[in-house]
Amino acid sequence: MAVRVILVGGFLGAGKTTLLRQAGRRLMSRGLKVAMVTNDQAADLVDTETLRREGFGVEEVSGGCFCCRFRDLADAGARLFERHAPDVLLCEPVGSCTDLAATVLRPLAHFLKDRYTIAPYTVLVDPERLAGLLEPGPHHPFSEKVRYIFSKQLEEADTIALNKSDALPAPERSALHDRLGQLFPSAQVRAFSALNGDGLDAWLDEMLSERPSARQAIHVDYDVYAEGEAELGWLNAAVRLHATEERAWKPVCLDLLRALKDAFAASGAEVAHVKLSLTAPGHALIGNLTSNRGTPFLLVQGTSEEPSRKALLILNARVHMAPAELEGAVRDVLTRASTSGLSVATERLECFSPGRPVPQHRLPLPEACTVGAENPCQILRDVFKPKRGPTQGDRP
Ligand SMILES: Nc1nc2c(ncn2[C@@H]2O[C@H](COP(=O)(O)OP(=O)(O)OP(=O)(O)O)[C@@H](O)[C@H]2O)c(=O)[nH]1
Ligand SMILES: [Mg+2]
Repeated sequence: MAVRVILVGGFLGAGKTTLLRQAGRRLMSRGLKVAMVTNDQAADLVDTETLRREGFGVEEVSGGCFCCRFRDLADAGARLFERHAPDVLLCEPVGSCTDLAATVLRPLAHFLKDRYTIAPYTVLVDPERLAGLLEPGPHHPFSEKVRYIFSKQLEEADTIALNKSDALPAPERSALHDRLGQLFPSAQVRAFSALNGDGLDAWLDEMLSERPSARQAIHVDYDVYAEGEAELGWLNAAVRLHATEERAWKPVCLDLLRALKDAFAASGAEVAHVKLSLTAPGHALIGNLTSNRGTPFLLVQGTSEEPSRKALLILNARVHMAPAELEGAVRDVLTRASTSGLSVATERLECFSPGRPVPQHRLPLPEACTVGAENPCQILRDVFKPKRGPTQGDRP
């Protein structure tokens, strides 16, 4: 029987990995076998560790996004097929990628049609991020080119999911839901919480059903897309922590996230997503920071939080900042975290800006775009454009 592919897109920090964890558990409790593919521009990806520790079969495509590494994605799927014979394959693309319907989903459906059936393409959106971007005015934390990527991601969705609805008062949730419906009339808009699971069963029913795609062809300007991605600094590091005495690691993770947040705020650079994974005996800690205004979030995986002397830290930072500055800021924070009782040794560190996306395949939909009275593409351009003069986010 063909494997159902559920691709979950959306901007950095929107909640894709959280959704994969919850959806994986729920699908298994429905008696379905699940496997997953994660994706990053470089190795040492927190998401892969997080999902493997939950017991899922996970393959990672690294060194480029799914569209540029389509053959690696196909190979990863084949390995998972051999090992786990999954009914459902949950895939998480890089959060700065767009045009995935044409470069990933349609090629999968075309070249591997005997193996896969494709679920409606879901794009997650973080309400705080969306509200900030919809606000007119010059104070957008991200440049126009980064906002272009954000808007293109939503434009190509079959289903837009307003995630983190647990953190939203009902009137705000319904206002943002309605606004998304107006801007993207051909998408199914729903609100759910990937964290506490509210609304996920209905979404999974939709993913397993045969709703035909109402997706329209979208035009993506690859120059703007590439320049937008290149404005994001990308850092993956592996760090060994060694304490002179046994200690609990939660305070270390929280202090690190707070110090990073302060360093980025001091440079006026917006955090897209900073995440870490700390592995110590009996447990692991996953930490996240999804904006300069957010509070660091910490999740414990495992059975016992034994104090210990050694731990391994994986750090992934995606920040609106040049790579050299990002590397300097992170190294500085790590150096300052080293104290007389704790040594912090960086084992590997890669820092760069994502290169230009060059898809291995691009199979666009036919240009039979019939939209409602409003043209969502035009509205988006207006909405996501700054209304007045240059802003801090609008770098040349
Ligand atoms: N309150 C709340 N927080 C959520 C929800 N879903 C995700 N989060 C939090 O949002 C942060 C980012 O979640 P991830 O799942 O790592 O986001 P992502 O989209 O995978 O991020 P990237 O892989 O960097 O693109 C974490 O702190 C999550 O706990 C939700 O439904 N409600
Ligand atoms: Mg993720």
